[in-house]
Amino acid sequence: MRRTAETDEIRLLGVAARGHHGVLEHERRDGQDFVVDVVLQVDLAPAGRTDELRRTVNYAEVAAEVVEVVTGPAHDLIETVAADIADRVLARPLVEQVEVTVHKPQAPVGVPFGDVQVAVRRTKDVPVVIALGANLAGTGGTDPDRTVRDAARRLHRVSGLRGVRVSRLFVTAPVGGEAVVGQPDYVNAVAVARTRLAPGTLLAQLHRVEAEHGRTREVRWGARTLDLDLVQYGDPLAGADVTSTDPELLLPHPRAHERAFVLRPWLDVDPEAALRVGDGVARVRDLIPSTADQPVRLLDEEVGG
Ligand code: PH2
Ligand code: MG
Ligand code: MG
Repeated sequence: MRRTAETDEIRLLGVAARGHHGVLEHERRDGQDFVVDVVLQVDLAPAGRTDELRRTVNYAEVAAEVVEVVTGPAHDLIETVAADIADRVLARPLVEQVEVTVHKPQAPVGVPFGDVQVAVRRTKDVPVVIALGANLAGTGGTDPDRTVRDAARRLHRVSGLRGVRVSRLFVTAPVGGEAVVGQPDYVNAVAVARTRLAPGTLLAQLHRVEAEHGRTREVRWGARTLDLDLVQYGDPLAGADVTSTDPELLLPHPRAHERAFVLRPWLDVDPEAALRVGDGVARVRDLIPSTADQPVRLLDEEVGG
């Protein structure tokens, strides 16, 4: 079944708390009731499959956060209250989009009224880095460079990815010691993009594209028709990248910083690229010199020049 994260939602409705938000003096002094609805877009397939709380968003935590904002420092506007809540909820790793509605049923409107609400919607938009590689003919004998080009084009159609930009193609010697002896050269590229998808959801989409190109999940380090790796999720220069030690999803990619087949195409598509390395952050251009022993050339580079 095709997963449609766009339609998976957690709806937390009618969270009620007393707050002092408002422009009028008596609102600030006496306070009044506020009611908040939060609708979260979250890919619920992993939780549905595993029955594990850590794979979804705990709505009790969201509710506590709502109450904290409502009962916290007073704002003039419920727009500010709604935006505050939305920003905080969106910072949770699995939340793709959030819609927050703040009701103020006792607002000083001056005439009889039923309810007044403001609703804000915020969508996650995180920079990501994806490495592409291939060194075997694909289904139907497709050359690796064709496969990488096709896969790069396919990334533009992954729902939840936007602004995809792809490097030129590079031919690289297989890296990985014993395990890759005798393997053909790779064609590698790097794509940068922005996403609202959670890291695991994006990875699942990448696996799907791999499968479309005849990739089977075979032995580690094996030659492959197509490999799509999530190298980085979020901006390490802003301290906003996600790190993960989950063996299914290591972030940042643990060897990217020492692999010319990742760094060279990455620099090609983003001259300012930066990567988390341990506790620090390094510019990709500064990491490249130490990979000088790894043969890498542009696919279309003139020979002999
Ligand atoms: N991928 C590997 C192992 N070694 N070597 C090169 N040159 N390019 C790759 O993409 C590559 C590799 C594991 O994914
Ligand atoms: Mg790989
Ligand atoms: Mg891989």
